[in-house]
Amino acid sequence: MLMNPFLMNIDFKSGDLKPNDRTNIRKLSNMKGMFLDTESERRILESGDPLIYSFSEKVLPEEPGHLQIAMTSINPGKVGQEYYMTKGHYHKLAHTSEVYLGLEGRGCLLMQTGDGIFASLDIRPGVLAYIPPFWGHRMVNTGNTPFIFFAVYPGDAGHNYGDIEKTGFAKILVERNGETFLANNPRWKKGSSF
Ligand code: S6P
Ligand code: ZN
Repeated sequence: MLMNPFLMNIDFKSGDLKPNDRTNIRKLSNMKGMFLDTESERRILESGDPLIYSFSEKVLPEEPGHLQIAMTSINPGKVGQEYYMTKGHYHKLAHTSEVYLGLEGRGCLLMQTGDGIFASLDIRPGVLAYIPPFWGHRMVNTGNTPFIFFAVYPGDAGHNYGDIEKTGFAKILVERNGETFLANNPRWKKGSSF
């Protein structure tokens, strides 16, 4: 069936994508066990359930030839020493790629392959990252303001969260004594997603 061309509006400052079909909310309780410091996680959850990130999507056909588009906003904050971040995922079709474009705030893109190759890229407004096939990807907010970015990826890519939920990424982004750095994740084990 022929689809009609359409326009959408992006508010770079707030991250609003309009009109969108779906806004997904990820609170700390939706990410249990994903931050290394589970004691800090428990303490935070005793007094509330902070919003870590939200992302809005236009629902498009999950078919080859189409693209999916999304806007994400990650709040500033930390669980223990670890910065707020997205869950992160591989694509179900692992051989599909993705583009992230930084719009507001500052962050870092963590990537890794199923056999343990790790990479990270600093993202700022106007910086575009190309995530090639087979790389799992997670965004981290390393600033003091919301970190907002645009994503576009193949229509049929799908998402595989399971492997990341089990072991996380090989490295985590932490702040210690005012310094931001990548630390080894003691919980990480080599995945087997493809
Ligand atoms: C989808 C794309 C983004 C993320 C969003 C939330 O392929 O990478 O739209 O879905 O940033 O992250 P996550 O890891 O919870 O899907
Ligand atoms: Zn993706």
